[in-house]
Amino acid sequence: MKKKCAGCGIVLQTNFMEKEGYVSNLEKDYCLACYKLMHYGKDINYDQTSLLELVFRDTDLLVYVINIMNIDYLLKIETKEKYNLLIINFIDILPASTSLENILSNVNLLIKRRHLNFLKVFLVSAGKNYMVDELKDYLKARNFERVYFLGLVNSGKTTIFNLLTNSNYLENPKRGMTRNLIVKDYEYITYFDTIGIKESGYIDEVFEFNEYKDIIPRNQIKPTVFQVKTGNKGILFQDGLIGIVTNSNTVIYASSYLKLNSRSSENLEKIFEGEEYKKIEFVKKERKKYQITLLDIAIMIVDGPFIVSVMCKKGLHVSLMEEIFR
Ligand SMILES: Nc1nc2c(ncn2[C@@H]2O[C@H](COP(=O)(O)OP(=O)(O)OP(=O)(O)O)[C@@H](O)[C@H]2O)c(=O)[nH]1
Ligand SMILES: [Mg+2]
Repeated sequence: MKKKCAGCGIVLQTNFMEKEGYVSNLEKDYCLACYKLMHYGKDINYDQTSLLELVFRDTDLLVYVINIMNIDYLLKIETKEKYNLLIINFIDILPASTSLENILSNVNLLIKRRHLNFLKVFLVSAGKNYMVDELKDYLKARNFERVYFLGLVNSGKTTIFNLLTNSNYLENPKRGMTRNLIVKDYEYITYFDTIGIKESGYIDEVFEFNEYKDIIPRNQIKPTVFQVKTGNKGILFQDGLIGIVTNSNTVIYASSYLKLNSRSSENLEKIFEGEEYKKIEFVKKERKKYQITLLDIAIMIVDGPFIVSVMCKKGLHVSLMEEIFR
């Protein structure tokens, strides 16, 4: 059998240094890319691994793992198989005041509205090992034989897989860390960790790993509150990554390393003028809270009624949904 990297699961090879899976000799356990990431925090960026065509059996359990910052992915997800489970991970990064009960009921409402077929929803922090034992007990009690972890890159699939199977594959904020299907039999269940799905318009399209690794939220978030009494408030994100103009109170959930600065709306319009930028206007008339997801790095909660303009490079991911964190 071909030897695979103990970090990302890619098949190891000794022929091409510039290609993925390279090792100078097959005694080594980690490919060159994982070795550099582990020891120097440096990323070697290969083309995206093509997603494997997975063929499921009727009795398989598909576990969809969503990072709470990408909760808008629930608007997109489809559950085509019979047994599906939803894990909302990274719960630890929410401010302590957040009501998990509310999140759960809002998520369940959304699932119902979208006719998604989930047996159960788990709010989990794989990082802090919260609710992982409950998940394990559930999987055992239901006698699933084969369990797949699926979801976007950086949702914590490998971290959960490692906890459940007592494994040590690399968990890392690098988008696309896992580069092959990883399989392990553990306590009568076969677990599969999969290659993360890359959505277009996320932060790794704009920045290199060493620039984005700190601005993606990984620690508990201290939301930034922008009060708007009259008129508009302009906010510039990370020196020109995103510009926001809002006429209503806004709370931003983001890493404390993400730079947020107040700017006039005229000034923002100037920064984001030109062919390469887009401006999306969200208008809501109800007295209700909404959340706008900005790439995969920030969520802004806005009190309705509002008019909010989002300016950023074309192609970047921006979406609106009813507030989940309420
Ligand atoms: N704060 C926090 N960090 C987490 C949590 N779960 C995972 N992480 C961290 O997030 C990063 C990504 O986790 P992975 O398990 O590698 O994510 P993945 O879904 O396997 O990512 P890909 O392999 O790229 O698809 C790692 O640095 C983990 O340590 C969590 O619940 N809370
Ligand atoms: Mg992974």
